[in-house]
Amino acid sequence: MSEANTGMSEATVVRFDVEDGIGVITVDYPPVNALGPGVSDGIIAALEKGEADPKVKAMVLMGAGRTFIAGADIRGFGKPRATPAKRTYDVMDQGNKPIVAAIHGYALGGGLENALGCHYRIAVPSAKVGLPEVQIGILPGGGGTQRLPRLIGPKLALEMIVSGRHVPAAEAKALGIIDDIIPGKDLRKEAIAWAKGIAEKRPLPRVRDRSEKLAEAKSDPGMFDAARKAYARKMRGQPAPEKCIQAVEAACTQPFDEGVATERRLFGELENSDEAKALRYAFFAEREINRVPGMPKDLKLPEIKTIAVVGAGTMGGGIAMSFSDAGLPVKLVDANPEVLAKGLARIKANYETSVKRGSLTQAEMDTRFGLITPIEKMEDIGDCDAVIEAVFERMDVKKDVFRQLDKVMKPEALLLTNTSALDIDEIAAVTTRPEKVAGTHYFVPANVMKLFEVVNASKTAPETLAAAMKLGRDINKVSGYAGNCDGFVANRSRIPFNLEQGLMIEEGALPQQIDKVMEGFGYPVGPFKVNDMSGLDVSYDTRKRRAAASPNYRGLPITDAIVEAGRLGQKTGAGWYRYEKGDRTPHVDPALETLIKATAEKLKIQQRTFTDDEILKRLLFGSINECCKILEEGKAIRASDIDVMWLHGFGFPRYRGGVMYWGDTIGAREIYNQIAVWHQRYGARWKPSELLRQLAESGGKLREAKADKLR
Ligand code: T1G
Repeated sequence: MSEANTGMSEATVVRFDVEDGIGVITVDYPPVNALGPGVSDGIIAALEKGEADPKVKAMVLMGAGRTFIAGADIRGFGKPRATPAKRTYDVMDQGNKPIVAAIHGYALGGGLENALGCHYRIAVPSAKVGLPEVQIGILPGGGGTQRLPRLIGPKLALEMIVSGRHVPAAEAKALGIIDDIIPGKDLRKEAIAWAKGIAEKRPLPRVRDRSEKLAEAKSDPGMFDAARKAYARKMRGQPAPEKCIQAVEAACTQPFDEGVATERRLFGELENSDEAKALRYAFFAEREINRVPGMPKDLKLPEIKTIAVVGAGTMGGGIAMSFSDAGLPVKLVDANPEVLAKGLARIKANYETSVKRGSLTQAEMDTRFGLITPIEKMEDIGDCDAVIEAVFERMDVKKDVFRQLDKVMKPEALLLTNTSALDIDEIAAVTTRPEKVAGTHYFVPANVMKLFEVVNASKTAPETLAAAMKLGRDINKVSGYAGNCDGFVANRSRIPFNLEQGLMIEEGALPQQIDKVMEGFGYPVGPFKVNDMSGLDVSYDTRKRRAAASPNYRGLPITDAIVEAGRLGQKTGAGWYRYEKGDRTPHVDPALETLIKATAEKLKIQQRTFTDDEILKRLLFGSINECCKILEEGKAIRASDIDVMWLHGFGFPRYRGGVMYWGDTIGAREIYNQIAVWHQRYGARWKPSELLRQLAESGGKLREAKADKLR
């Protein structure tokens, strides 16, 4: 029989009741049981109630709804808050009755720290645990850096804390974080039974008392520097990883309470860092991007269970993999049997590489590869709920495919296109179902890049748009709304960056200088090194097409000269850099500089030197101005969406929030003034947008800018 609550009000975020001599503490703070206002106090009140009740032999801590506790309430960071009189973990340590954490869903951050304060931890098979604080620029601030090393040893704790990764229940059990995996058919019932099994067991296994595994640090003192080296590149420019390592070091060198004090000090040094603020912004921006304003409330989304991809080229193959990687069956269509066979072979080789690298098991590869069905005839995919076209980027080719799809696909099927810039209205117009046509634009490589740009054409129905946005999320991508315009949102906002990159070369900057500036800013790889990877011929062809279409198109004559000299990038052993045979390492090439100078001379282009600051601003200010134009035209919903696209489409450094978020560190006014100067010097391409002028005048934040109407 369960007893009444602890006298707390109905609206209580923590319930307590006693069943069969077991006190059950249930956190009920939707959507993810974050440790929001009143939750920790509620847990403490319940612990004290159970401790005082002679009928209670042991206690269970669990979460209501879909998860255990997902951690501290991130919204509370950066705001003044009182230091709590008591902390849940300390009350647990002082108690005399065993407490079992029963985990389903996620136990993350403060959630796992609460579980580590318990004496035992049990979990359902699908549960995941982790200390992801480093991913939002901080570190576990609830004893996690002190308890986890005591439970699994400092070396494994370092890896978990500095990576911030989620650990599945089975692995967590193997590591020693979880004591037992329970079926989870009835979590409460199973947890009560499990707790009864250990109710009389003594001594209580307090994690803080278990220090045997800390000895590992004595036999392997180099583990901390090894961790520093292992994460140096990935976490460059961020203070949190280093402080995580220092906190774990403290666990191995200081008594528990002193270690907790050290952890708290290090946490305080991080909470309001620029990096932590930017990473918190990115976290919430990635959730906000799912919201499309003005959608009808009672929208009935068409279900997409079966999907086909038309075109077995590199893109089509990558798109097919994005479904098979998410465990969804997919039909890959190509009328040309050789192309289809080649496409499948490329997918197989991709998976084999992952197995070789150890990121996939052979069994996982077989399962995923088995989900892809090669199809030669278009009519064999007619029953699919949706089809994504990924054929050659030419309007006539795409129109032909859409005419065929319109004929063979069942009437309710969605017809989606992966075009990266062609007019989707024009494509939709050849079908009898324009309301079921939308863009689903992947970024290369399609099975890796998380950005999934959903393009809303003028006749796209709201349910089509919503279903396409959901489809992206269902394959673990970040769906971002884009209006139909040249380059949509992500690539269009990036055009000024690419243009200034090429123009600065003509004016005298060198690729290695620009790459150094952008890698110092936080990009993993500089833009010219990226160009060499993808090949210079792709953009060369585009420039030639544009020059043919509009005679006064300026183009990039020096870049063209480099391509015409046969320097296409890695694939030809030289591009912006030189490459040794079989080696992808870029080497500065004096021959390139000679070629640039000679071409400039021939074209009578005056060259000069550049400061790093000018290079950074020339590349990013142009894009910020374009982001403002995109918002003015109603082609993007909000600036933070474009920031998320830069994070997931272009590798913009996450700890800088996004291009608009970074712009606010300079300020709209300073950006506007600089652009006005460049407008005078360089002409129309630097004309400041009206929105930027308004923000400069009002002192408004670039990152808070929104479209007043979607068009
Ligand atoms: N705080 C506040 N809101 C949160 C939240 C959190 N920790 N986690 C999620 N939300 C909101 C989210 O914004 C969204 O809101 C909704 O919940 C659903 O989230 C002391 C200091 C748990 C894996 O970093 O990783 O503990 O958009 O869409 O895809 O040492 O949420 O509906 O309004 O992401 O199912 C450490 C962060 C905090 C976990 C679920 N914990 N959350 O994913 O749902 S720091 C984290 C997640 C800390 C201690 C330290 C994921 C999830 P809305 P969602 P999901």
